[in-house]
Amino acid sequence: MIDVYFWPTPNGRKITIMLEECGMPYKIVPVDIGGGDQFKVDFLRICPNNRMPAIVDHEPLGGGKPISIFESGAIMEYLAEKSGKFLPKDPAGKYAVLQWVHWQMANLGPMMGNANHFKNYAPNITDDPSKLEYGQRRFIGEVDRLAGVMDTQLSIHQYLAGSEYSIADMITWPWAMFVNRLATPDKDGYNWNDYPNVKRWVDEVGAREAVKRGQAAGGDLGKEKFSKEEELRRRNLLFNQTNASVRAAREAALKA
Ligand SMILES: N[C@@H](CCC(=O)N[C@@H](CS)C(=O)NCC(=O)O)C(=O)O
Repeated sequence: MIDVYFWPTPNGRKITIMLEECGMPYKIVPVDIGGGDQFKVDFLRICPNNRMPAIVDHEPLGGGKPISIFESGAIMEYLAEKSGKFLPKDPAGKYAVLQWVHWQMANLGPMMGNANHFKNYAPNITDDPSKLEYGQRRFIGEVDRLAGVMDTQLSIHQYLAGSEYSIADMITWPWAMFVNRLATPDKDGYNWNDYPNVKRWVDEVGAREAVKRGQAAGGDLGKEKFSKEEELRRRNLLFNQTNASVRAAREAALKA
C-alpha cells in the first residue's frame, strides 16, 4: 500500500492520476496546507521542504523498509520504475520523456503558480495593487510563452514526448488544463485560440478514465468555508514563510 500525502491541487493530482493509471492501491493522507499540516514534525520527516505531495511506499521497489519520497517529479519516476509503465526503458525514449518531466517541474508548474499568485491572490492581500504590475506581467508572459512551447510540440506529436502517453503527460496535464486562464492578464481572456493543440491534448488526456478518477480523488477535501479572519490566517501561513518561521520544526523533524 502507498500512502499519498495529498491536498487537492495540481501537484497533488499528478500522483493520484499516475496511481490510478497503474492500478496501484493507495491511501490518501490529507495535508491541509492552509491549516499548517505541512509544518507538522511527522510530515517534515517525510518532506523537509514543507510541500505536498509526498509518498510512503510500504512495499518498496527492491524490498526492505518503507521508502518515502517528496517532489512530484521524483515520485512519478519512482512509480514508473516500480510499475514498469509510462517511462520507456530505452535511453532515447526514456530521456524524451524525462526532459518534459523536468520541463514541467522547473517551468510550467512554478510559472503558473506565480502567475496565479500575482493575478488571483495578491490583489486581495496587498494594500497597493499597483506594485503587482511587474510580477503579473512577468509571470503571465512566461505562462503564455510556455503554453506556446507545448502547443508547438503538440502540433506535431500526439503526446508531449512523442507518440506514447507517458508520465510527461500526467505530470503536465493537471496544470495545463487551465493554462488558458493564466496566460492572459484580463479576467475574460480565457479562450484557447492561441493554443489549439494544447486544448486538443487536454481534452484527449482528460477523457481517460484513470485521469478522471485521479482528478476526482480526495474531492471531499478543501471544501470547508472559513471566516474572513481565518481565511487571512490561512493565507498568511502559506504566503509568509521564511527560514526562521519553519526552521525549528524542520530541525525537530530531523532529530525525531
Ligand atoms: N515542486 C513541488 C511543488 C509542491 C508544491 O508547491 N506544493 C504546494 C501545493 S501545490 C504546497 O504543498 N504548499 C504548501 C506551502 O506552501 O506551505 C512538487 O512538485 O512536488
